[in-house]
Amino acid sequence: MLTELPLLPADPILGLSAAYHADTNPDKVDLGVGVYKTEQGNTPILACVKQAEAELYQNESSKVYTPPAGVPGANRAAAALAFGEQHAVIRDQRVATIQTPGGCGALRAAAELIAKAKPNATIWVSNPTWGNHVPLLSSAGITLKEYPYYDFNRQAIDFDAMLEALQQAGKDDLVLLHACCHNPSGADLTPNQWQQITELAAKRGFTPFIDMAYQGFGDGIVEDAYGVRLMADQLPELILATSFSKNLGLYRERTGSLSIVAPSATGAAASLSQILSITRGLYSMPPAHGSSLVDIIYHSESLHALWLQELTDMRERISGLREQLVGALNSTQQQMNFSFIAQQRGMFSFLGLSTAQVTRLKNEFSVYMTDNSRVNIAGVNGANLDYVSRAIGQVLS
Ligand code: PLP
Ligand code: TYF
Repeated sequence: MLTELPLLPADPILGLSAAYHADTNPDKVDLGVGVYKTEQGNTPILACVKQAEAELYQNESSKVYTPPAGVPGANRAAAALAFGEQHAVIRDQRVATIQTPGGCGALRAAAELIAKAKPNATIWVSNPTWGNHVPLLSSAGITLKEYPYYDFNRQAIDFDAMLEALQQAGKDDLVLLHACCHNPSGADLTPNQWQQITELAAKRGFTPFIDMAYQGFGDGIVEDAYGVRLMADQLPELILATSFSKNLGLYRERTGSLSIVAPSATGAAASLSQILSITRGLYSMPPAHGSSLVDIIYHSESLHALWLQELTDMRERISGLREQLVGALNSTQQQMNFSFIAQQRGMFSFLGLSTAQVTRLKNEFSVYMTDNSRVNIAGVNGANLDYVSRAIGQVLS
């Protein structure tokens, strides 16, 4: 029976890594999958994580199941990071948070919750959005629609077009927003634009569904949660998926969270019971290693401070690379002005190249990026900056 299933293509982002690893060119450069890299091109375990792991190794006395919602201290930490310790939704118990296997697990479980609450709901996603949003959200059977977001000609958000499209979103709809560091464009909403979307949500009655996978990678923990906190201040409900893959470097530990903000504490308790019934049908309870580390780091004064410092170092390295890349690209060619890269935030930007140019970069120069010319800025370093810039200059000439 199963042998009749056809062969499917690999994940377009993860598939690139395999091609990169198979390439024997010593000058090869990987600007594909979004993982943070140091100047040496490595993705080391954060020092705060190593120390928390040592503590966990000493103190963990059992591997017995966690409660279905995961490690309670990690859930408190995830909600406090997203909304702020003192936020009214936490104080009034209007938020239910569970730990999930990565941000992906949160998106998938949320999609099931939405399908259960409103089988005819539409989720509006930005054009473009992260490729995985489509399988994660549509596999629960929900209809997806796109709203215009990134204007490739202006290399910025087309906010008027976004707002106009979202006038059509109604009370049974959800609008998926990237809290910060938009994947794949790096173009984020301004505080004023967040306010306008919030007002539109209040007027039209749609529910914001926010994906925050890069908190701390844009401008800082608090700054990057601006939209989340504003919407939680002003709207009766929202859904939030978060991830510790990037900001704690816990990628393979599959550590994320799902929060449901409801109009009342009773509503939040009902949402929690529903979401736990859904996750019981998916995986029963989440893995505990990553979230135990979140719990330890968040609640230890010294490890928390160390984490924030390491996160600042990662963020500042990326901002510095953005500036350097603009300088190198603008001096190696005249066809395009790449200054927009320095205005954008987080791991990704679009170079604005054609698929044919991306293919040439891969085949002739062993410089790897996704077909839409999204680059992982953290893949650039002092040793490859000139090579990458010259290769891009060549395919543009
Ligand atoms: N959302 C976005 C936009 C992402 O880029 C990612 C991946 O890094 C995720 C969610 C989920 O990541 P993970 O499941 O690894 O936590
Ligand atoms: O967009 C990226 O590169 C990251 C990492 O199936 C990623 O979000 C890529 C593909 C995938 C899961 C994570």
